[in-house]
Amino acid sequence: MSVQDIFNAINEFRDTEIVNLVQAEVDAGTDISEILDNGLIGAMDEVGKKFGEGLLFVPEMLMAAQTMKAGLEVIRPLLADSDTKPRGTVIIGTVKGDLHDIGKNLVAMMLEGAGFTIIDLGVDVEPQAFFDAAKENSAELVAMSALLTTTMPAMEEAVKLIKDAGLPTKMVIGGAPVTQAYADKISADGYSADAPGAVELARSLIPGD
Ligand code: B1M
Repeated sequence: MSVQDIFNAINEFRDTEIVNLVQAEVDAGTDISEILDNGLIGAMDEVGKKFGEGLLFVPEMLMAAQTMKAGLEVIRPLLADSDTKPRGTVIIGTVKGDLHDIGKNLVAMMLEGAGFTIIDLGVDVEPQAFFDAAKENSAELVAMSALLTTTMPAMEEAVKLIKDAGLPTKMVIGGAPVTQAYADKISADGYSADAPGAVELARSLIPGD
């Protein structure tokens, strides 16, 4: 068994086998980042490539996503830091019009593992809902995810709502089409390319000690 088997299982939508394959790698002591980067996430990149080339269609992307999610659940408990201290509250969600939630879920899991309290608003989240949740929960951070270029403007709307109201909540963004330049353009407080980076970013914006 190898990380390549995890990669292959996702590309072949073998959602009943994935749990055992990921568990076997965990039991073998394979690094979690190796399982994630070259197995689970790497496989989704391959699925996206095939979709872009017209070799796969939406139902297959969905089956791959279900398989990936089942694999991700196996490593969820392992994402907790050993020296976790309670930190601030993070509101997280995928922006309005966008149904992609795997990256958002991974970011949420890693932030939770790092000691943040997570309020996950799910997918297709209106800018006003980010604002309301930030205000009601006195959240330190709002983290928004977008996977479609067409849904990125919803991030700008949410940032504007929160900044204009003078809430102290910091706003951070991410997702495949998002860049640091875009974060600067919409006056977000930060951007990260991946989930471990989102944890570093949250720690830098909300120092816990
Ligand atoms: Co969609 N899809 N999809 N899709 N899909 C992409 C994103 C696409 C790039 C595929 C392609 O064309 N090659 C393309 C977008 C093109 C664009 O706009 N740039 C695309 C398209 C076009 C579409 C539809 C429009 C297809 C259609 O209907 N014709 C449609 C849109 C639906 C909608 O949202 N309204 C659609 C639908 C779907 C499914 C529902 C079938 C499914 C999603 C299922 C689900 O999420 N539950 C799906 C999938 C699976 C993908 C791909 C293949 C994989 C996405 C994924 O989960 N990656 C994707 C291709 C790709 O990304 N290579 C694709 C793994 C995940 C771990 O990575 O989410 O990038 P990612 O998260 C990363 C980082 O981005 C970062 O951390 C994570 C890694 O550590 N990150 C953050 C994410 N959020 C963050 C927030 C932060 C910080 C970091 O906050 C601070």
